[in-house]
Amino acid sequence: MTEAVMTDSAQRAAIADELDQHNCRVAQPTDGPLFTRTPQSAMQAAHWKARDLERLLDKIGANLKLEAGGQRRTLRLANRGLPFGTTPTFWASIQVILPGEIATAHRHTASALRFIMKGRGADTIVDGERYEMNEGDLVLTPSWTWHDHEHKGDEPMIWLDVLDISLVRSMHATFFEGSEAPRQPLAPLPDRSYRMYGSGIMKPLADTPVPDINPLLVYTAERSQEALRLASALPPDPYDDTALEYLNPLTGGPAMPTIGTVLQSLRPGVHTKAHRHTGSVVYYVMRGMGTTIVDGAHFDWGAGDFMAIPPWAVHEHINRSADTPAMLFQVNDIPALKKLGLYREEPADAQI
Ligand code: 1HN
Repeated sequence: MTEAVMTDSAQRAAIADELDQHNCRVAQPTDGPLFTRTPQSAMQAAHWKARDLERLLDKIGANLKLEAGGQRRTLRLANRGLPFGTTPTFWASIQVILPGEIATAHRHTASALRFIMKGRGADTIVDGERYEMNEGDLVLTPSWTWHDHEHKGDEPMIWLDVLDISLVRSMHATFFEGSEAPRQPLAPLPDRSYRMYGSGIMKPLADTPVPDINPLLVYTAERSQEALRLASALPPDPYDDTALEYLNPLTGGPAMPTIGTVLQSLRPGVHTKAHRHTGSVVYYVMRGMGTTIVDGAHFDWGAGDFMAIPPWAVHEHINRSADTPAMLFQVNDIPALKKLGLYREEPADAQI
């Protein structure tokens, strides 16, 4: 990229101090470029292997206590290019909860979701509604909803947590509140949202106003995986093969306003086309084995692995098995970018 040379560098430097006294400045020759022709992300592509994560999760399970005041025991997926978070807008962490433990109630303006990786017997209460959490379920904690978790099973349980913390922080809109009570009181009908909208295809007759947050709090593995199985007969997406987005049943929009969630299947032997977009993505491999190529780096993945893809990085997927489909859960920030008019995508071979 060519930078215009500032012919008045000395004059700019000479007035800098006086301007600074009045909280003003002019561009200086030492400033980095204000605009770049295409996005230049500091985020780095990353790959976490299941084997390493399992060892580290055992370690935090054995060594870190879960105390009152809304604490959680989580292994955060960090990015070397970023000051915090997994991508520029969201944090992905893996939470460990041991039999008998309670992760006490709190709420925050960051929107959160949980995708259950392993174990059974824990439940979560979200604004008074209680949901069991089982492998492959997606459970939402929309912005400012109270939530607490209790593990009543007998094996450690782990799940993926994703929160749009970096986005909320960048807008200086962070609120947090902890509760004195470890668990919330239950509403008279403790699984109301699922009874109203959980089928995904029908809703009660009464015209209720569309709430600010998604009225459906849980998407079970059974229903979402059945939807994916049905979709596998459809023409595949060139970049994601068979992929279905979790929806807000009342608006038809994404399940969360800022975070996109996708359940995806790669047919045996498939090699998708390469593309790039302004969204950042985290993948969790539920089953199968394959390779994802991100800006030339090859990530050979298997069940339990995670990958992170930076904004505008060219990426494509390969299922390396000739006979077994791969299944991935994808989280991205595409809904936030779309709402702000900042979403762009193009095939890798496009001329820009
Ligand atoms: C949080 O509130 C939860 O509520 C999980 O379970 C993970 C990671 C960072 C910040 C807050 C939860 C979190 C978190």
